[in-house]
Amino acid sequence: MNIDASSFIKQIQSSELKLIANKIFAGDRISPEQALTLYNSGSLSYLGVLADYIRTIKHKDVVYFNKNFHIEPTNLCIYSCSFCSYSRLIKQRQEGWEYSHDQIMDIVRSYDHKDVTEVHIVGGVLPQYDLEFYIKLFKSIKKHRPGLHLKALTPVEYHYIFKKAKLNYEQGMKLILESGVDSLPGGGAEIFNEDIRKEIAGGKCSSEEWLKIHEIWHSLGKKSNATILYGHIETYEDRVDHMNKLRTLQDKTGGFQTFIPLKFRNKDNQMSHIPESSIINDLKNYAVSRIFLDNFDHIKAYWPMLGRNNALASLNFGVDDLDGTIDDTTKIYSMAGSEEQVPSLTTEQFVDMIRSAQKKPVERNSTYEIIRNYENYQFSTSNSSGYYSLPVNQS
Ligand code: V47
Ligand code: SF4
Repeated sequence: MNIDASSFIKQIQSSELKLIANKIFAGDRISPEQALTLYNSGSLSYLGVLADYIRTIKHKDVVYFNKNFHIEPTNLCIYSCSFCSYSRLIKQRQEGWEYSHDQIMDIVRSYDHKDVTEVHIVGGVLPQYDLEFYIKLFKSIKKHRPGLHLKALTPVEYHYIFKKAKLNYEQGMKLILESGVDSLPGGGAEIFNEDIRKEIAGGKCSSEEWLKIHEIWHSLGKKSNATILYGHIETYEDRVDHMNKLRTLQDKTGGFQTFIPLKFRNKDNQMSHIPESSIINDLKNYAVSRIFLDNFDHIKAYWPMLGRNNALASLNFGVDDLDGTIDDTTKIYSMAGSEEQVPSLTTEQFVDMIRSAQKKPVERNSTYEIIRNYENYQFSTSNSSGYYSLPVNQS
């Protein structure tokens, strides 16, 4: 967006909001107190202008996406996070699944002739899914398809499996690196306010432990993502505190690639009585994230959860990356009430959707290198899925 900064600033009534806008246009960092002011007093249009200004400087009109698939080894879990639509299933084991090593490899093989570039593995925590299980699995996946980026497990699982294996985090993360994991997804962060974390996600790793595991991973030269679960019982102060902890760690390591705000969905979990945040508040939240996290390159919207139209709207509020492109049947969201019951689109449909928002679709790999620019790409009937064969080892 081309914005005339001085006429925009002239229209702002509040001196605090004027000061913040001046800082943004000067390329300066805002303080946590100012982020709180944005949540409390920033209008949707004000926040949209500033977030889009930053987004445009960083990425112009580009919208990134990648072709990945998700595997959830199990939907049973020893924890009972009250926002999670899985957790009750431990008491109803017959409704759950527990995939073996071979079943997971069958899923990996089912993508052999599809041009996916990443597999995202995350699920519930159960004793049999221990360090030995995962190391064997990761090695098998890498042996079968060396070029597939392996984004796997969160500090919630790592904390649990390292403790069980009597390893410290440094020892454990080195083994994980050696087994072939390329990056960590952003899950398990929930909310870093320890009291609220205990209340809604009791028993799993603390926020300090979550941050420590990412810090160690970054010190090994590797990248990861970060999320926030928002729109439940947390306050705006908690959201700012969460992002401030991430911004501080990012200053130290530079290892985070993407921030992914996850809107709490209330279907079929222990927090179903809490109303979901409105789309207006979701867009404001994306915008504040974009403005505050000046050292994060990317803000991602997970569209199967948000819905297509809302995800498109988010592109004008700081978001530059849309996750969940093809054949994404992640259960954790459909069970929690996501907008998209069958969240799967062909590449052509997905690209058209991004073009309809006057943005430029760019397929990226997991480290944001460009695979294909779809701005002027013509699909023919033979390539509408975008599939082409990638090498796999048939062992
Ligand atoms: O940590 C669970 C969230 C997360 C609900 O790194 C819920 O690229 C909303 O982190 N309502 C896991 N959210 C998923 C995740 C993720 C997703 C997409 C991309 C990436 C990435 C990471 O899902 C959990 C939790 O915060 N979650 N239940 C719910 N009811
Ligand atoms: Fe288990 Fe994760 Fe669900 Fe918590 S959010 S109950 S750790 S699957």
